[in-house]
Amino acid sequence: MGQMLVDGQRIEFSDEKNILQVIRKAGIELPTFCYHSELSIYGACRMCVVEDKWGGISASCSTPPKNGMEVYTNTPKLQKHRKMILELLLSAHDRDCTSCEKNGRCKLQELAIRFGIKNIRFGEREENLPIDDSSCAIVRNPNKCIMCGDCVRMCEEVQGIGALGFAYRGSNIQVVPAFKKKLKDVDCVNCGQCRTVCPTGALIIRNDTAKVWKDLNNKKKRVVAQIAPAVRVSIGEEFGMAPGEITIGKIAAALRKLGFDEVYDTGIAADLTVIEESKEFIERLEKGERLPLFTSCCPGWVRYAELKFPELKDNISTCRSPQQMFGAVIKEHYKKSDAEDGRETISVAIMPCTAKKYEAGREEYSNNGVKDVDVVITTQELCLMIKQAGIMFGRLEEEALDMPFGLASGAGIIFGVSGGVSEAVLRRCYSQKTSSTLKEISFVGVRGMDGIKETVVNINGKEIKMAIVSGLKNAGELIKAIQKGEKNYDFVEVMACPGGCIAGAGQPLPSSKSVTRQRAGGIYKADSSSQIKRSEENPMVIALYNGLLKGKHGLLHNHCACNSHSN
Ligand code: HC1
Ligand code: SF4
Repeated sequence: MGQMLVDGQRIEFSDEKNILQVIRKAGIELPTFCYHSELSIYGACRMCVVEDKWGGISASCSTPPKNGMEVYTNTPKLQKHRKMILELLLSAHDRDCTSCEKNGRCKLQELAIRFGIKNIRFGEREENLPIDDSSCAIVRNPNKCIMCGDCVRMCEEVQGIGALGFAYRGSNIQVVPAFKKKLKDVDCVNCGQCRTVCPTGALIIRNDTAKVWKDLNNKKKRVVAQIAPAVRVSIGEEFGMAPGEITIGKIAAALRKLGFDEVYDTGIAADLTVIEESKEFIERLEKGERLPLFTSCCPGWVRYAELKFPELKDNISTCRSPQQMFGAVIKEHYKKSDAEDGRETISVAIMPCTAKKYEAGREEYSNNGVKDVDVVITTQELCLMIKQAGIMFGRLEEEALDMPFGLASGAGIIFGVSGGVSEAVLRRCYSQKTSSTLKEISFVGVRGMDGIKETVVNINGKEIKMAIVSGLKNAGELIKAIQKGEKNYDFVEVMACPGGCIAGAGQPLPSSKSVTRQRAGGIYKADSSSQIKRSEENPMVIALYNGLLKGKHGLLHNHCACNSHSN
């Protein structure tokens, strides 16, 4: 505990790690490009500098607070210093702001306006570097990079991957994928987390909306949408609503206005996942083999495991992700009527996640060149389409989803938050089906935003050890501890993005822990208000098992060692 003076105002501090945090406590928003509380301190952008009483300048993000300190945040010297940095950055930056995806949300643009930069005293960049659009999820434009290193630290420190790094020296310094390769040729798992911290348009989501517009305008196509659980609690943020507000009815209305023929819920496929994965889990427990069972619904995690821990292949659930189960089921459902009507069904997935684009393109999810999921667009891309069509989202009357795939149980919806898959599986596995059991399950330690959660539950007389991980670095550390014999689990849920899909890289920005928490609140509220809480009680799921899926459980699985799911 101590005190310091910020622009003459006495501010107390206790566990603040740097004076930037103390200054924010004083209600002053210091500019910064490279400070993120969840990443290590880099101190490179020098925008957050402060002046001490002797005229010395230091970066506030890398200076710890000391009792009796006295700093000034907006002196003429600091104003000049910040303008100079901005001018230097702008001189090396390409200037096609009006056509940039980040126009209006770019930190460099925001600070240039805030500091009144009109003339740039230094020359323009001489040549443009090639844009890397090799990845199916992320586009990298080095001409817009300001070398803050946020993406490099995110990829290394939170995701434990290190697909990006600095190369070259001096004025030629660049952020590039490892070994200066293209993004698609390095160990990138397409999680997009680098893009959530990029302050400019240097890293953006691949925009697939043109494909969707084309299909929507083609009468011969039946365009069917599936909406992921996490989209309903975040999309409103782009239209002035609070994070966590549940907008599934408005999304349905917007999609119909855009021209979608059918509007469905990915949550019903999450219900299928719960049933299939629980069955698989119980079978493995009984046989005592291929444990722990790792979940398979997050494609960033699956790719990470394939690249870093290929030996875990048989431990990962054979279940397809809900997105891919839905895609396979929908193509099967319309197969006959498409042939009769001479139409083609196009399945569009609306996801909070950039890695879902990669997942839909995986070889195993195409049959004779026909993909189960034709296009994946993120929450952000859907917002763009809604804006392009001039739809006033906030004013839309809520509409119901279509049947038979528009009904998800609460268990299916909580997939959108870290711990949700585990909670849904527990609801399925507990033989007691009372409402007090539901409450009990929610308190066993599956909920909350911690990156690693552990719990021991008693399922029908048997003790089960579970771990729930989000953030791939956490996953890597947990796996190493399991392999060394320091940890032992029966079931491990992994989500690549910290907090789960609600914090996916395709969600509206800016993201922060408090936004993620509010979105999680929305997901749990949607669960509380849903009449059906357990996957196996969803009548649409029961109808699917008695109809379309009869003898076709193979549609729901990848490679399978048990042979019981074949067609
Ligand atoms: Fe997710 Fe999933 S929860 S992976 O985060 O299992 O993207 O929302 O749709 O597939 O249901 C994402 C979310 C999503 C799948 C489900
Ligand atoms: Fe790293 Fe994920 Fe970005 Fe790929 S998408 S570079 S894995 S943070």
